[in-house]
Amino acid sequence: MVGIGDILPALLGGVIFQKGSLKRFHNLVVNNGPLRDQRGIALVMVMWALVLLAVFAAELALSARSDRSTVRNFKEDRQAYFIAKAGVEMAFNEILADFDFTYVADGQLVLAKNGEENAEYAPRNGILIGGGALSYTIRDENGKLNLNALARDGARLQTVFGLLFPEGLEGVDAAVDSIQDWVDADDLHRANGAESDFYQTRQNPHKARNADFDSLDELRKVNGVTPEMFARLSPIVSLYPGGALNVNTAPETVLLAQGLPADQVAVIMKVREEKGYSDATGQSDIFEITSSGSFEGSPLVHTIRVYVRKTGPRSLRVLDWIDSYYPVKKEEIQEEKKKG
Ligand SMILES: [Ca+2]
Repeated sequence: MVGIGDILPALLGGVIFQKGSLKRFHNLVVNNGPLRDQRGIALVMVMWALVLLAVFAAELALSARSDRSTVRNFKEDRQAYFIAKAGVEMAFNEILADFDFTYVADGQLVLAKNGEENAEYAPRNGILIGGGALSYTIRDENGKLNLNALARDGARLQTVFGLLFPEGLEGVDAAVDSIQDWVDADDLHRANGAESDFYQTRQNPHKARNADFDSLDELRKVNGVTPEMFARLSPIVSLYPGGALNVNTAPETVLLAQGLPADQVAVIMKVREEKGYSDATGQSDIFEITSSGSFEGSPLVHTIRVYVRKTGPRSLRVLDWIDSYYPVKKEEIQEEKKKG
């Protein structure tokens, strides 16, 4: 521990005394020095003591303030969390209700009863509740491509990236090769790919999975997958192998990537635009719920993402519950573009 007796001589110029006691310093000054000097040195000491005290006080005040703001952030995040959770419950209720088929209207998944295609559906945006507001979406996993099957098919990965980036895309080969390397069992990287030896050299070293993706977010760890690629790819892929693809809810990209001829896809999209759906028997059983909540007056937004399977008329099973979900931010995409 460094004492003030060690610091002061250094502060006073460091030449008067060796590292040692203040007493020696005092004796020397009192016994040998003129009174004027004693006063001068005492004044300097007092001023330094005041400076040190001021620094301590400022630091104390700063740390108290940061503690207070940490506590406030935590409290507001907890409030936002429980509001978001209420949104998940609302989505559960919708999914538990009796419905025959699913389709998309105004970008929202509608869980409908046959013969009631144009029935009003529950609002999911800006719902005021418990001193805050929530919004949620329900998406159909049966309208997506299976990620783990796609990850093992280089040609289809190329097709999908081509469809997602009609304007062209740089670095697609690195992403396509690395995604395949990520899931294949071996440690031999493809021409533009990456395996564990590469990931071990990263700032936060990790290994390649060498097996199925465990979560969608894992895609973000794969070499060559930029935030923008992730932002466009993740909404159309699923970890859950469904039954048949639901032609009422599958995005156009998914239908094309499935290998459906372009003219057939055009017909499906046209019918969907006119009627709202293409096939009244398009049933789905796995859903993705994303719910965001915020407390009034707080800028904090908490997002929860949940995957559920409807297992019976009044039952469902949670497949995955992501308590804190962080969507890709626009700034992240811009940042990456600047780097590239
Ligand atoms: Ca591998």
